[in-house]
Amino acid sequence: EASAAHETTIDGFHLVIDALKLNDIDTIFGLPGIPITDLTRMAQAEGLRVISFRHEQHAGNAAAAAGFLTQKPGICLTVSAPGFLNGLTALANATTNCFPMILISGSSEREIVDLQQGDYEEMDQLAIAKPLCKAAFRVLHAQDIGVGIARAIRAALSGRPGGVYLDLPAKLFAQTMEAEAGRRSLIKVVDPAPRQIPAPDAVKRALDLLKGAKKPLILLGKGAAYAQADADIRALVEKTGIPYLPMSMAKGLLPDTHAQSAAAARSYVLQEADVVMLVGARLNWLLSHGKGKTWGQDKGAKQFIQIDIAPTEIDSNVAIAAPVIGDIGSCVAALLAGVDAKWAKPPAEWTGAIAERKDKNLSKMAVTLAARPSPMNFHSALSVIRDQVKARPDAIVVNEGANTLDFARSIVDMYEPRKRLDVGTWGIMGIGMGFAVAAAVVTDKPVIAIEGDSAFGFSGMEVETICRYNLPICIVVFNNNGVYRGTDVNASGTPDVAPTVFVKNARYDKLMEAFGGVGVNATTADELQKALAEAVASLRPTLINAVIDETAGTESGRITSLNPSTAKKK
Ligand code: TPP
Repeated sequence: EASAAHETTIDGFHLVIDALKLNDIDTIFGLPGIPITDLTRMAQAEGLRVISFRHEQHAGNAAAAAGFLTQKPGICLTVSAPGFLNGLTALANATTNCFPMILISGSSEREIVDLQQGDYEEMDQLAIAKPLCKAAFRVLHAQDIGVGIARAIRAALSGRPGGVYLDLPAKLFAQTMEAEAGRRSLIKVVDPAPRQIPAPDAVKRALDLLKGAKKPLILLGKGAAYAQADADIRALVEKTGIPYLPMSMAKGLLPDTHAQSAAAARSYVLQEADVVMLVGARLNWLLSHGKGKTWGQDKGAKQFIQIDIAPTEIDSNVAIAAPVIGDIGSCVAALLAGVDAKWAKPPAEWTGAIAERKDKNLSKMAVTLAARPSPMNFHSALSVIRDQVKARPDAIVVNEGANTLDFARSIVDMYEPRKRLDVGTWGIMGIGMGFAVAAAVVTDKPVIAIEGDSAFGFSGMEVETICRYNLPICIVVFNNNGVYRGTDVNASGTPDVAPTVFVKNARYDKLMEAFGGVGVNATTADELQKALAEAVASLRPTLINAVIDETAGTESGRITSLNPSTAKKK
């Protein structure tokens, strides 16, 4: 209670803390140092949860994931220049993924930075952050802290959510002002993510197009998951009877085992559909830009309906016949209101053809998953995780890697909304431990992090953070001795191993043991199953080193074709 009523002045430190608390922010993810060390101590003393990381990128990723899960901006707090830059990757990634977060970095003396006189950790952070996030602000005077935090929250949450940078120079924290005036300067943001109601004619246009479709398809993106309009989205899918495909982080909006899921017939429905309704999904590279072979280019033109909060998203890759602009919740509710008892379900020819392919593919997959090869391959290890998630559908899955990502996405069924966090729009490695920490801190649910061995390396030191806060996280490292696989050879004959190969037979489980967590080396599916079940039941920090055949998998997983191959003649 440093800012208690009896004190006559308040400083910058406490104005920042009070402004965050006033806006219901209860957690800070960060890494202390000049000039924000005292801010982390005081924030903790004032009742905020302060989760301290070993590298700012992971604190930033945690903030981003917390933002996605809660619809409140996740806060990442760093020191100046190097700490700021370490956090910036996460801020840019959050912006790309449309996750609301605020990177708050301390900064050096403006007068010295601007004259480039070589201050401690000198850097023009505001200018550097600006092109990489939604908005960037600097506060120079204690009486503007309330406005600064309010603007940051609004920018992060309103419209399409994203990352915001807030620059707080060292001098600001020490400034004082009269306590009562300070309190009055703070702003509790009212309605930070105002609903945006779609225009009725836009809704009608979309419904008309959908009604005329012979082969309709709904595509759910992570924007739909973020919206927390779960019941209406499910009702829209079920009442229209239209088959749907979830993007990876939209898995679980409806259970993956839902009869209308077309995930096991993905290539078929993308090629054949005549009207596709995108719900919070963008036609970026993940959807082959809405054109080409993936979309059955020679099978006649497709028509798109796109529900998005950002009008400028429309026509970004192909023509959109029926844009519906507004927040996902309002748009889906408006569409749902137009789906009455007389709504005709899609032709049985279409749903039947999908079911047929689905059954065939699922039966084939069941055989592959039942096999118990030694050493394990991706399928046998993932079948164990699939069963565990089925038994604990409230657990949160974090997933990164190449093959480990692609196989887990298709094999591990999700049953509840917002239970899957992964590499997102960029396909970025390094989100693993930050996302896992945030998921555990924000939800108190068990977290299963399915990690390629290369992917894990990007944030592996945060196992100490996981142990320090005793978080219910089980990391499963798919250890196949390298990036993609462990079999490459160095063609030059020098003693170095190939660029994609790691130390063979490494024991990642020992890393967890070093900090007091549970480490298990699993060489069979049975060992993996037992260790995973124990971890989820005990809620103790656990790392399972799952030994995977080093020849399993392919270069870059399912996106091998994105590797440039030379046109040079031999
Ligand atoms: N650096 C970043 C920040 N992001 C990336 N996506 C890459 C590099 C390139 N990359 C894609 S997947 C991957 C790398 C380095 C790792 C793949 O290996 P692993 O995690 O072991 O997965 P596996 O294929 O074995 O499942």
